[in-house]
Amino acid sequence: MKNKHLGFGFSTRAIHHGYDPKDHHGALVPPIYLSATFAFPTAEYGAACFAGEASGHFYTRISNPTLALLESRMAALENGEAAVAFSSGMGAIAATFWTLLRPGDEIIVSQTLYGCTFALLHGIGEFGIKVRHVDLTDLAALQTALGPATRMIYCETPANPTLRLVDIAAVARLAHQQSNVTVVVDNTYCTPYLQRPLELGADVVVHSATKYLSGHGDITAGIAVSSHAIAQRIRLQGLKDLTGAVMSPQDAALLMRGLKTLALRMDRHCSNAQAVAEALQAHPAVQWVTYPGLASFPQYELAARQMKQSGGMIAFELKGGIDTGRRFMNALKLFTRAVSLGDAESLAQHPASMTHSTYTPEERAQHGISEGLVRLSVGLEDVADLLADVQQALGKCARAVARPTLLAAHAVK
Ligand code: 3LM
Repeated sequence: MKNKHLGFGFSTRAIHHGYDPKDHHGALVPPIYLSATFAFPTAEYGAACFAGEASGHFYTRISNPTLALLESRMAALENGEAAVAFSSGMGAIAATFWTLLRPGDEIIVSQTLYGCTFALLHGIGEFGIKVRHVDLTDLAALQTALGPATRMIYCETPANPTLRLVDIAAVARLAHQQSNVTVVVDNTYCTPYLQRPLELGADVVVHSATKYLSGHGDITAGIAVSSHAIAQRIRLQGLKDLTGAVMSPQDAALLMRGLKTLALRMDRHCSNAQAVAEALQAHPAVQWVTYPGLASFPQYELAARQMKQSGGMIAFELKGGIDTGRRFMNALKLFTRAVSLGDAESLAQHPASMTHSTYTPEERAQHGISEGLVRLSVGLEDVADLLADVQQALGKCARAVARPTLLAAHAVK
């Protein structure tokens, strides 16, 4: 029954995979199993569950029917064998690290990462794991960094917030010349609708499902997708014992509701973001704009090859740096000033003082995050309304930037 929908398209799997109403009194929407614990028919069966000799749900921190349905759906969408659900993206990432890394191991990570992932790496560094930040767009640098102690390569592509890409297939090819190296990709920015790292050779995909996957800003959630063997290790060590960061069954139901419209939402996020990026690029107040769908994007060819569309995230800087950036953010009327991303509502935030304030200013400079960078998560509103909001806010910045110049010109006369 579970594999009945495997041959179907992405949205059909997102809506149906792993569930048949006839197994649940005809309920169209999967029931939510709230139970924390599950009855053993016999004492011997309970002992066999704990010994790993019997399958079946016995405690929700380890497994639960609602979570299992979500997990099988996410595995089907990422084209993995199995998935493990978590209460947050950080839960999924931390559990993956704690499961697969030991003191003395080395982890190679890409230049730019979400702020709390960067902070987590500092944390695991204190437990004797060596962290090497490497520019993964430079394969020669990766080859040099790989050594006998390397156990993991970890990246975000596109990276939060710079949108720099990593060529997953090329990195995985190089990594797998050596046994014992696990390639882990944070696929939060793309979702499996736009990019499937496991098909490109990665071993584990992690997500903040708080973002596009759930899509409505009403839960925090995380997912790790991989082979059966790795997922089992992550479940029994990283989830069960080392973090306990289990997703609630109610959140799993909300996440499955979000997945049903993932493809539709991503199409709209992408087309709206393309229009906003083009408007920014054309505006005289803008210093630079980075969006994978612009021909000016430095890795345009890789984006076209690796991602089905360009995503909903934009990074840009205004002339006048963060002072003008703050003026722009404060002038927005429809975009909400908030962290997070992938919601129906368009969001604007300043990474250096918010999501990436876990880096020191020196670290941000080293890792390519400019102090003036403003990040937009382009939502699902009508594109004309979004463009009008961006234009009116930019108009205020253009005047602000122009004013000192005019005054200076006047003074010369
Ligand atoms: C943010 N990001 O606004 P949770 N991986 C990536 C992420 O962007 C995030 C996580 C993992 C943001 C959250 S900042 C306080 C708000 C690429 C989260 C972590 O644990 O579900 O938040 O996921 O960029």
